Amino acid sequence: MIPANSNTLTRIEIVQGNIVNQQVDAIVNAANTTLLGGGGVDGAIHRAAGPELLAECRSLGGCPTGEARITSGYRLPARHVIHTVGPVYRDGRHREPELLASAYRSSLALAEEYRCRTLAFPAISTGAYGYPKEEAARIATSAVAAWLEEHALPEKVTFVLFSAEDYNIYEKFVKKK
Ligand code: AR6
Repeated sequence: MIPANSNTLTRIEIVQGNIVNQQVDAIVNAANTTLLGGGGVDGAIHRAAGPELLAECRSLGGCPTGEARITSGYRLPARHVIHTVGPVYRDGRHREPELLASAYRSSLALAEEYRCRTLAFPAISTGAYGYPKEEAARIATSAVAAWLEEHALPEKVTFVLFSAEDYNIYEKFVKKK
């Protein structure tokens, strides 16, 4: 459970919806190491942003698992897209928790560097990459809460959950006071 000893909880929001519609400074993409697009949230973001996004991604030369890269948001409401690569889940003993937390922290660090006040995350690694949803939600919410305890930016982080099931899981970890 996230510690409720500061204003951290008021800076975390959960919504059910499509991340491409979020009116925030940056949205995070659950990408792969090529950064050249794919299915799931990655496909949705590229479709909504338009072909200029892929062109900029090509110039980046990929991204290792656990790291992040930033681009413009093009036709999206969001000014930036932060592309991060979560781990493919095998058995939990191949540094998956560490790499997943690192994907969140790397994204937050880029958001801070680019002075983003608002940032939206999908549930990284929990689709095609097979990360168990509860465990991934625990790691996501605690990595974000730990960051917010120590940094002024981003001011607000929204977890955008595609399904009601995912929303309900996150609700357990982001309890209101
Ligand atoms: N808005 C918010 N969440 C979404 C959306 C959306 N529009 N679409 C899907 N989700 P996934 P991964 C949720 O598979 O597991 C891609 O091909 C989805 O329900 O998109 O990190 C990449 O190129 C799930 O909860 O990402 C990589 O190859 C979550 O987003 C690979 O998939 C993540 O599912 C990355 O796999």
